[in-house]
Amino acid sequence: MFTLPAIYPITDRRLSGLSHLETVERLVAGGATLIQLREKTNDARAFYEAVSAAIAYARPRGVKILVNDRVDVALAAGADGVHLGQDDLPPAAARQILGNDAIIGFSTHSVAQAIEAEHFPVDYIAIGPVFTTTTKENPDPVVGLDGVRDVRAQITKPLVAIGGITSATMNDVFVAGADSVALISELYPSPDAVTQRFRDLLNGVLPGFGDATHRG
Ligand code: TZP
Ligand code: MG
Repeated sequence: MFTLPAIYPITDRRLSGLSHLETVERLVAGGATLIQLREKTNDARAFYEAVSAAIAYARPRGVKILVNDRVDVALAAGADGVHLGQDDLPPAAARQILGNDAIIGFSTHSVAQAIEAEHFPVDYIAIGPVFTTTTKENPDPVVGLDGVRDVRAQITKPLVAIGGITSATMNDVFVAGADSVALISELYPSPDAVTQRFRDLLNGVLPGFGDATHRG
């Protein structure tokens, strides 16, 4: 069984000024239970080592680590799963490589893509960008809260919303139907503030939202 937490943090070394491991340590201290490691440089060796170190820290603490894009790195390091985009390995191929126990998430950017993904062997679907974001290079057009609502109405899998979501907007995103909000820039005001920021965000989640549970 896989539980999607209300707030799903993603690492970003450039924005945070921290290594993946340092970020994971701070997020875990703030209450994170599922963390995605995202690395857009092409250095597989360094990323593999960073993912391995993060898993060694997170797993004994009951925290799951997902790897962005890189099925090879996820498999080699023994991560809990991967998060795939539209141009990464197809989910079915990743499922074949990683097996039934792996958590596989899949990014979509429209209702049509989300409906298509409903039939893929994935544990959750992400929709975004919900709002304008500068974190992602060449982002797709924003889908807005209406996009979240439309996708929620069309799919039954757990739904993650991503892109430009802040403490000020996250509850609107839950009300629109997201089970979880994925955050990047909102988490990294400064290296020393990550733990407290994460705690504050968790404390701000409206009662009754988040923590979607399903059988994967
Ligand atoms: N996919 C769609 S938007 C995005 C990704 C990875 C970046 C989200 O980052 P932020 O800083 O929370 O807008
Ligand atoms: Mg990708």
